[in-house]
Amino acid sequence: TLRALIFDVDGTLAETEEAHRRAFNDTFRDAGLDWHWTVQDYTRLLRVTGGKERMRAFRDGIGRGPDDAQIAALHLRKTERYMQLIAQGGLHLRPGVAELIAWGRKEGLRLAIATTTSLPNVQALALACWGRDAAEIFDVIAAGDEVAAKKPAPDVFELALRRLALPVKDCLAFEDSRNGLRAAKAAGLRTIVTPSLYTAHEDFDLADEIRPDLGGFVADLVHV
Ligand code: XBP
Ligand code: MG
Repeated sequence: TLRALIFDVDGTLAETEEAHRRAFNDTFRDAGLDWHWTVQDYTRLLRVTGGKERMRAFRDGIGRGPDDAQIAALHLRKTERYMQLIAQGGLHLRPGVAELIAWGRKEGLRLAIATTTSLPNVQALALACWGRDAAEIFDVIAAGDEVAAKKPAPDVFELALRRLALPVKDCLAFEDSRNGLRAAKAAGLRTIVTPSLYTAHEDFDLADEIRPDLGGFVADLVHV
């Protein structure tokens, strides 16, 4: 029996990575740092999950730049900038997401988030896309900085599962990236992948199902 749905946020609920990239670049510019990440740079940089981890990896790659404490401070400003950009509107849930979540709620399924990003960013997205608090939409939210190891490690999915207190076989995960898919599979979850703008080229061999998006997914679930 299906009792819970566990969603990734970035790329799965909405195409958020361009807002993340812009928030990083605005933060670098405002801090007087001569860093700028193009779409091409960012595609490669997304292999490292987590904003702080991504900045550290970039610094180590070029061999100079802010120390870890300065990166942590920059990342706080990046989060503020990201929240501002999301609050401006213009971001939409991907096809089928709103429908699936409303259906899950109606059917009494538990709804969860397992994300690499931080809690304030989930909150900003919920307010922008549903006009409601994230805690009103999701029963469980497990976020990046709550766990020791980010995706592709299973930690954040395991945390979501512990908070759901349900057997893994009764849960279904939704991801858009190979790192996220590896994390969900390592946690033992059945996983549906809907590739996104930045992950379309990735290998999703491990997926239980790959769909272009979640449009029509509820109808398919109900008919099986
Ligand atoms: C998304 C990410 C995040 C965002 C930035 O991965 O890797 O790092 O790009 O978020 P996933 P923060 O969708 O697999 O969870 O800057 O808040 O870390
Ligand atoms: Mg994602």
